Amino acid sequence: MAGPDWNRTGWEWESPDYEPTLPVSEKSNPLTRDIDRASASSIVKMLQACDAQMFQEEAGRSCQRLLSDQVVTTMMEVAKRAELILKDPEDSLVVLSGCGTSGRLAFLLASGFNKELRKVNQSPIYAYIIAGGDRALFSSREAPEDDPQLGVLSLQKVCEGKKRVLFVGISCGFSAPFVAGQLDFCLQHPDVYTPVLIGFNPAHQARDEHMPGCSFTFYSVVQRMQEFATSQKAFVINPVVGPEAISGSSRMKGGSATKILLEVILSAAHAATFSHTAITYKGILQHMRVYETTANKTYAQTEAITALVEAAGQSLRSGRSVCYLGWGSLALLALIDASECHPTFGAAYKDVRGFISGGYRELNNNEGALTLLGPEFGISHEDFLHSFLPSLNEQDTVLLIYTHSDDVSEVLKLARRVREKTPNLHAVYHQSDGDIAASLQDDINKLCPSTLKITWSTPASGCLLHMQWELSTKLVLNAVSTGAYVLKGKIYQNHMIDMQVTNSKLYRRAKRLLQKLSGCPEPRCEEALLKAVYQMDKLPKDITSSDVTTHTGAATNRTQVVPLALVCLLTGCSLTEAKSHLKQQPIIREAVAVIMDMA
Ligand code: S6P
Repeated sequence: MAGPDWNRTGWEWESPDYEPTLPVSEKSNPLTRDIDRASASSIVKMLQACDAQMFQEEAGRSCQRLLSDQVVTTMMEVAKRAELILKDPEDSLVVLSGCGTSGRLAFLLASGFNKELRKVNQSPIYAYIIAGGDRALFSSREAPEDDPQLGVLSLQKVCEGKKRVLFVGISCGFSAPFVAGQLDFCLQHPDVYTPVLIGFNPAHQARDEHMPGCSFTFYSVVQRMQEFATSQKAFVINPVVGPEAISGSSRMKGGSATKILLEVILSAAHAATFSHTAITYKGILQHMRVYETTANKTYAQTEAITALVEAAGQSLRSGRSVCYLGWGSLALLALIDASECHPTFGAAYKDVRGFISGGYRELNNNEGALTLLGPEFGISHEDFLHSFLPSLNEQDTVLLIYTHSDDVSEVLKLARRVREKTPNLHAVYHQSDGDIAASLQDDINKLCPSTLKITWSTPASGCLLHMQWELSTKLVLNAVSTGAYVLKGKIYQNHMIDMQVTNSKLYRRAKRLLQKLSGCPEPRCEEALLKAVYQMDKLPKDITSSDVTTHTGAATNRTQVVPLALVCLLTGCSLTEAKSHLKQQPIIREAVAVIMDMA
């Protein structure tokens, strides 16, 4: 078989010489190298091309992909394990667990499939774990990701008294110590636990870095998982989906692919249990292809998505907000998208906000209402009306996100309230053939300068239609928030610069980025990073000899750490001077470009 043509646009990253020290999930995508200088419509086209890589077929000696034989076969095997539990749920549990976006998707999926069980009068068997607990569902909490012991404790708590557990650990980058700890625990207790690992790097690229007080690494756990997999005591599903559009931003393709894999597996298990449809290779493949069509159908709306990106970008550039007002699980995707902006782009929580009709009642999360934790946890439409609407003006962008099966009259009511404050109101809605309250929708259209409407043909199962709506909405919102921050100038080439440095993965990424952009050796970059973290021009010995966990702890609530470090490295100036430089030029991309020219 001929080898892949690595010179073909979009394939260079597969060459062994392309950024050889980085795993796929951290590489920079050649397709988006110039995204920081692109127009809104080019940004959307680049994101489309990146997402299309998810469904590219394996070529020659390249890594396994979403639709590869081995991936589909392992998915069938895992689906059969889930079927066993669904058929005999006594003392059993399916646990989905992850950090950041992976944990948020674990919540979305566990809730969705428990709802499906309720529809057939079955008790819930899905549980979710997110590192940092429920507050991490809607706010950035990156530090617990580094804690393998915490992972184990939370798994033990959820599984107390259970005799059989199918555990799915999600770590897009094969890197989260929290998940490694849980997998290690499962491997030590094979009588109860069958572990499944989902991620998007080849096994040999798993992170091989020890956390303090921990004898294993993610890499060593993956190796043991692979040994157990030969006797089906564990399963590893790790297609590559290509580098992210914004380097390392696994909320994008990593999140979408996680959702696709788990939905296909669990839907097949449900169909086998409740409608006697056998789990087949063909069935799994067909379902995966539906998602490819979903992505194509979504991006066929390039113009409408571009209009949203432009509006959102304009709002962020003027220091105003983008607000998602959603219904049902689409609103949950909106909340998730909004919560990711802080760690990814150094955003303030008010930049991009999500609100869900019914608030915590609709979510039914483990810890119930979190409203008392602070204003960013006010997520209901009532919270929007009380705390957000009064100060809304025409520079804020509001998106209504719903489907024809939601209460469209309620959408119209809220649209009217918003319209009293701003004309900058847009609708993203999904309908299936001929199924819409047409006059109400006409009224909503009249209130919105742009509408993104997608009409889906009704598939055999309503559940499948819903999953298509969700993926489509995820792609649109990821494009809106990413595109808006690119337009605001928060990205340099295709790297997040103004990122948080609040866990070891992000710390290493920040160091690498400084090396790449400054050309300085690693020790100097680390020194500059620490100076920015601790806000000191001279570092005392007790700081330089501390471990990464101490540094990432100190970085909590710090802003502009990486930009400051970069300015200092490139110009040799003090922190105070670097701060004043960034104050004069708050657009990070421009600031970096100016300084790079000066250097
Ligand atoms: C990425 C997002 C992060 C990750 C988290 C887990 O865009 O901001 O919160 O989801 O770090 O990563 P992983 O590789 O373990 O799924």
